[in-house]
Formats: sequence, C-alpha cells, structure tokens
Amino acid sequence: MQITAAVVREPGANFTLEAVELDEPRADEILVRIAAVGVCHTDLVARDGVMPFSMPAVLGHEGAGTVEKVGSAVTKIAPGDRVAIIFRSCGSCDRCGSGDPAYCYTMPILNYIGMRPDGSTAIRHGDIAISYNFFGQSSFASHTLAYERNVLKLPDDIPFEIAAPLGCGVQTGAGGVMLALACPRNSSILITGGGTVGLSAVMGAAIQGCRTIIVVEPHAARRVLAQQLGATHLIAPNECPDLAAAVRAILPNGVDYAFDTTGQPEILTAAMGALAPKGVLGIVGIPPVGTPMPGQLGVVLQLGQTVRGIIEGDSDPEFFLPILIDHWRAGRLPLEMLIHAFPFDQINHAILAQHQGDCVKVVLTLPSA
Ligand code: CXF
Ligand code: ZN
Repeated sequence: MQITAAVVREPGANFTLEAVELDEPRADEILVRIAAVGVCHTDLVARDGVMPFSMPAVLGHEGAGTVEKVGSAVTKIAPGDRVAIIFRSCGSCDRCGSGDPAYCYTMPILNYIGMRPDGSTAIRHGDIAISYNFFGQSSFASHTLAYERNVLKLPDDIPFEIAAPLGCGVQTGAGGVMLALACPRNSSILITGGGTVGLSAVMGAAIQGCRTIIVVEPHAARRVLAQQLGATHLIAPNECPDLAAAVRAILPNGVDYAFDTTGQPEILTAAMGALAPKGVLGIVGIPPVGTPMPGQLGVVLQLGQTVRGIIEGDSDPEFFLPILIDHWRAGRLPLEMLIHAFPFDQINHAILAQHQGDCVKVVLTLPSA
C-alpha cells in the first residue's frame, strides 16, 4: 500500500515527507494507522548518524494509533483496536521471562538493525529499500507494521497524543525512578535534565513520595515546570560552577539517588560527587562514545555506591503502562503539561522548537480515517 513517511536521507538532514510503499502485514505483523507519535531524543541521535542506522530511513518509536489489519498468527489484537507501540522484545529469552524485556537478549536485532531479523524490509521508494523497524515500529509515518509483543491495547479514555510518549520517554523517566531505582518514601533524589525523561522522573519521584527532589536544568521555563510537577529544589547549572557542592548545600550528606538524563560527562561526574554513602546513580542519557565510568572506583568501594544503566525505565510495558495510565487518570502524571502537539507535516519545525526549548515534548498528530 502507499503510505506517507518522514524519511531521513542522510545523517543530520531534515526529514522529508514522501509517498512510499509499505508491504502488507506478514502472519506475525500488525498494520497500524498512526494517529500520534512522540519525538524522542533517540530519534534525533539516529537522524544525526550518532546512533548507527542505515539511511534512507524511517524513524519514530513512540507511535499510537488504530489497528487496520492483522496477520493470520495475531490473536491478541484485532482491527479497530486503539494501541500504543513500544520497543520490541522476543518474549522467550531469560530476560523477557523474568519481566525484563528492555534487556531482551535480542533487543538490538529486534529494534536497531533497520530491517526484519531475516534481512527483509517492508518499506520501499521505487526499487530502493528504506531502513525501518526502528524499535520494531518506525512510526514517523501514516501507517506502520508492529508486532503483538510491542503493541498495547489502550483504554478508550486516553487520547493518542497522551498515550504515544508513554511508549518511551515517559516510561523511561517514571519507570527509572519507580521501578529501576525504586526510590522509597522520604528518600532524596537528584534529577539532572528537565526534558521529557527528567520531568517524567520528577513525577515518578513525587508518586514514590520522595521527600527531596532536586532538579538541574538550564531552561528557566522547564525549571518552573519541574517545580509544578513536584521538584523541591531547582538548580540552574549555568549559574552554578560546582554542582555537587550545590547539592550538598541542600543535603550535606548527599542524595540517596541520582538520575541522569543528560549523558554529559561533567554532569555525570558531579552526580557521583553528590551521592550519599550507599547512593545509587541511574543513567539513561546517551553519553558521547568512549565516555568512561564517572567517579572513582575507590570512592564507590568505600561508600558502597552503585552506578547502573537503565533502559526504558526497566519497564515491562504490558504491566507498567496500565499503571502509568491510572496515574494519569488520577492526575499524578499530568502529561498535558509537557506535551505540545504539532501536525505531522510540521516535523522539522516541531523539532527545532523543541531544540530551542520552546516546548518539552513534541507529539506529531495525523488525521484519522
Ligand atoms: C534508548 C536509550 C539509550 C540506548 C538506545 C535506546 N532508548 C530510547 O530512546
Ligand atoms: Zn526513546
């Protein structure tokens, strides 16, 4: 069938809206008409060629929409279902079996190689194959193919624009604090970066009942938002030469938890310097290639600290997304405060607005049938 997709043709280039061919769903595939898709920082890292992904390519990994067709082996989902599309996992390895699909043994093959695991592709422009299957979806398009393992049926009351970013940025931030760090009531946390992931972490920390929530963010408007969402202390890094000291001015013994969404080596080092004994630093921001572990092993040893990477907030989406949807319903996850909707054909303009700090979470919307 003919669809419209936002194609990136070379590293760093703008997206171009193109008419391309999409295959009919195979037995295990689900054709989804996209209604909304969030833009995540990882899409831009891939667009810029920093995360290797063969081009031309269709990116996008926070899709939500309506199922149009399913393959013969699909039983969980039916045409007409409203779904969110999430990262893909195999469902049969040890990690998937223990509720950790974000660490699926075949995560790279199912999400990052730009084609199906058998080497075939489903999107073409004339005779030229286009890389797709980004996070098992590639949803910067009017339609996409997904799988039973990476779609979640949505309740009727959640709009697609709200549901879309649950699939990556929101579950990464909220899950990072609620599941991976599992911050206990009255604990303290430092959150570096006030984008979608950082602000979702703030909401997650408020849900957990953290007593002290310190947010480091350069944009004043985002600091205001962080405070409205539950931050107790705000630090403007540009006005603060020593971040660890600024945190210790608030909590002399340091923070119980730190959660880095920036991936910036100097921020990571400062976050380590702000950790209390037995403190845990969770890392979700993508650091430059070759960045060493932050801090010093001797200090980590002496203070019994932990540094850990976190993918997708340690979420098992089938269980965690319904919990997040309940928090949204109850007003504890007011995602409307972060989201800025733009029409799909404004994709480049929307990304520029996000880059300039004019909005936090860009969600692109497409007309329904
Ligand atoms: C990313 C996190 C860093 C590694 C690649 C995948 N997740 C979502 O955007
Ligand atoms: Zn993402």
